[in-house]
Amino acid sequence: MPFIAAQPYEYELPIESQIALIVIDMQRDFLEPGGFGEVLGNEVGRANAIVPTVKRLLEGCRSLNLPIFHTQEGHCADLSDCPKSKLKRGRGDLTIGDSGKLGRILILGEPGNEIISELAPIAGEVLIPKPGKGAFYNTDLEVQLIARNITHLLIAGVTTEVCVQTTMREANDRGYECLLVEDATASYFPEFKQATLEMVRAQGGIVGWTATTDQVLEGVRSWKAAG
Ligand code: TIU
Repeated sequence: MPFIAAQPYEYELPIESQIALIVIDMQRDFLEPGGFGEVLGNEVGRANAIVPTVKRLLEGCRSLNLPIFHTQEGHCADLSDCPKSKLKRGRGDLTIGDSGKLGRILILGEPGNEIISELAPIAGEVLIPKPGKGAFYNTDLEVQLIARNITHLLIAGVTTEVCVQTTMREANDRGYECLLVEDATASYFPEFKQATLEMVRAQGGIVGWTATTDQVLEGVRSWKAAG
């Protein structure tokens, strides 16, 4: 059976269902100065550093014809989908909905909310706007996955311990086999990224697996060749 060489052990690839790539929130808000990430007091360069690797993963998965999903964290212009608790958090000079250097902060359709041009979705890929940290909360992601018979999720994006890990845990509880792509995810805090990788694969893979982009692409290539 084809597999991806992974930790804590090999990630077996499915026989009768599909694998998808899901790229979490690679939007200007988190990667460029002036967006939500910086408003929260973070140094965004660390997140930006993974863009070439995410691009390689994305293009590799495209060339192997995997279904591809992108998510985008953002709220309606009237903030009706933003809990007051989220609005109050951060205590910076600006908050969600205020005007910043990239337009209104974390609002769908604003310049800051766009997926960065290097990683922009292309025709046939699914963009899931999401109001929460997890990509299943208040979205149709699960319906879209079921419609495509997808059971295995390769997960990349930012930030590792916030939206990426939340999505991975949501998916895990729904029965998806989840693999976090180690070098295609980033945190503003390197120690949080490392801790997340370790907690995901601890206890025999309590949340799932981790592997590098090279390992993922090699495994998926052999899966395609076998199928
Ligand atoms: N602040 C932080 O680390 N992340 C977020 O607010 N959203 C995502 O992780 N996408």
